[in-house]
Formats: sequence, C-alpha cells, structure tokens
Amino acid sequence: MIRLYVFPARLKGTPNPSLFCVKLETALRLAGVPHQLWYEMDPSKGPKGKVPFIEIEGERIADSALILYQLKEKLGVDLDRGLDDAERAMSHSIERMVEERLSWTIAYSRWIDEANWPAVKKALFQGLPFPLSRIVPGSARKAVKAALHAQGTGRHNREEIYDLGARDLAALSALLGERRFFFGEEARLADVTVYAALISIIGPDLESPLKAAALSHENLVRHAERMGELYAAKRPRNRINLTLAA
Ligand SMILES: N[C@@H](CCC(=O)N[C@@H](CS)C(=O)NCC(=O)O)C(=O)O
Repeated sequence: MIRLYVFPARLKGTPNPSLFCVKLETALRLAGVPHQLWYEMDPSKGPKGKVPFIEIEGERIADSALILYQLKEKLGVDLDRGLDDAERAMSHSIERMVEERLSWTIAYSRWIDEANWPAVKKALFQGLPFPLSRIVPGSARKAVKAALHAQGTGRHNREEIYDLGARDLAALSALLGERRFFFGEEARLADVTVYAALISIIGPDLESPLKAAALSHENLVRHAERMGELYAAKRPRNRINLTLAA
C-alpha cells in the first residue's frame, strides 16, 4: 500500500494547504490508486525536504511530477492515457505553468500579502506550543519570502504579481473554453493540476486580486466545482490513515 505524506489539512476550503499535495492526492484518487494518507508537518522528513512525498515498497520518493512518472512506470497509472502527443504536450505545459508560475502567486497571496497573512498564520500554525508559536510562523514566512525572491516573483510589486497571476488564469480559461475538462469529457492530469490551483485560490476564506481574477472566469469556477465533485466521489474507502507521521 502506498503511503502518501501530505501536510495536515489545516486551511478550511481546500483539501490541503499545499497545491502540490492537493494535486497528488487528487491524481491518486482519480486513478484509483490505493493509498493511505499520512500527515507530515516537517518537510525535512521527505527525501528532498519537501512535501508531498510517497513511500512505496519501503522507498520514499519526492516531487508530485516525479512520483507520477514513477507510478506510471511501476503501476501503469496514467491519467493522460489516450491523449495524442500534442495533447500530452499541452497537458504538460499546463502543469508546468501552474506549478512554476501560478503557484508562486498563490504563495505570495498567502504568505506575503499583509491582507491574508494573519489568517494564514492562524490556520497553519494553530496548536503550536509557546515559544514555538512565536518563532516558527515568522521564520517559515521568512523562508517563503527568500524562496519567492530567489525564484523571481518576489522581486515584483504587489500589482505586478497579481497581474501575472491573472494572466495565467485568463490563459487557462481560454484553453478550457466551454469544455467540461481540458481534453473533453474525462479529467486528465492538467485538470487535476488546475483544480489544485483553483481550489487553493477560491476555496479558503482569503481575499485577493488573484481570487477576484479566478472568480471572474465562470468556466474555471465551474471546472473547480466539477473537479471537487469528482474528488469527493473518488474518496478511497478504508484507505485513509489520518495519522500524524511519527
Ligand atoms: N515540485 C514539488 C514542489 C513541492 C513543494 O514546493 N512543497 C512545498 C509546500 S507547497 C514544501 O514542502 N516546502 C517546504 C520547503 O521548501 O521547505 C512537487 O511537485 O511536489
């Protein structure tokens, strides 16, 4: 049985505070891959210092994309089965745009934007004992700020960052058009990845120009609703272990 390690589900409105955890869990659910969910608060427990990661046959593997490549190789799991080469390339491009660009705007809106940080801090770090409650949130925020700066997004001003995010969302909306899913009637990896981003933006009770931009695209909102229904319908039975990892 695969163990899927994700952050505790501490942000109301989204299955997980991490877009990458939502993506991987949704992909496993949709592909019908049996798994147990383990909550891990410490990314350093993962082989690459990040969450999510999985444990399969005693081996820990990190990175949502690399995990899915391995599951394809080992178990034949492929949400993009049946797509032609150009569609697969489009699916890949959508996944990369969401993860390499849009996700940083989401991180900014939660961790840096003063309008949301107090609520995010409260949700993510609830229950930490003193004095950790005084130290951990600030140092985690500092680390995200440094990562945003290194990646580049953090060098733009607030207006520019939200404008970049709004452009990504507009592109996704145009690509989706009137279809139910990006490649027709079936949800593919691109749909899973976009859902992970959309529910991260729209789901939590946090306001930002990014959320306003997402809500302005009716087709994206409907897509998120549709994917949310699929996510709920594909809940694995007796396979969830909501235990905090030791
Ligand atoms: N490329 C990775 C990204 C995972 C990632 O960035 N995880 C973040 C949470 S959203 C993390 O664990 N950050 C902790 C850190 O960088 O110290 C994937 O697809 O899994």
